[in-house]
Amino acid sequence: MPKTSKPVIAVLNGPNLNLLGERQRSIYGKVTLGEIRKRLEKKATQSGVALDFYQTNSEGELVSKIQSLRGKASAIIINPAAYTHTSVAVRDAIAALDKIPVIEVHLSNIYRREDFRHHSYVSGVATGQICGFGPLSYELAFDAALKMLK
Ligand code: DHK
Repeated sequence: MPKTSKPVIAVLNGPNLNLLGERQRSIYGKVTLGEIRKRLEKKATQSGVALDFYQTNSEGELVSKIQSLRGKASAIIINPAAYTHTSVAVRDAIAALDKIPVIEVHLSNIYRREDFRHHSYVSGVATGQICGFGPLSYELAFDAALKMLK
């Protein structure tokens, strides 16, 4: 969490997203998570907000991170990755946040993929969802978060 007086937009990433660029490129593309972070850092600097960019492979750590943002982040963008489809704990942590925009993102269009990916535990407590645009999903989500802050 950056020490700052600027509004903080947190971008949270779940399991295996550290492997972006290497992992199943036909689905997730060639762009790395580091590159996505750079793109969002640029947008954050241009817009006068602080970026808190985070990735974990652990469900418990993701829950703790969401809890730590209570009262601190102005908006949250989250790609819970596989935990999207499995985690009541992540859903409950989001539901326990103050009334801030929460945007669920996915690189792939989860509705065009296997049936088990069609259900998201997070969508029911998120402000909205953006999926299917590859790394652009994150940029669109960031723009949406910025607009919602204004
Ligand atoms: C990423 C994952 O790792 C999958 O488990 C999800 C999501 C989809 C994505 O498209 O960003 O099903």
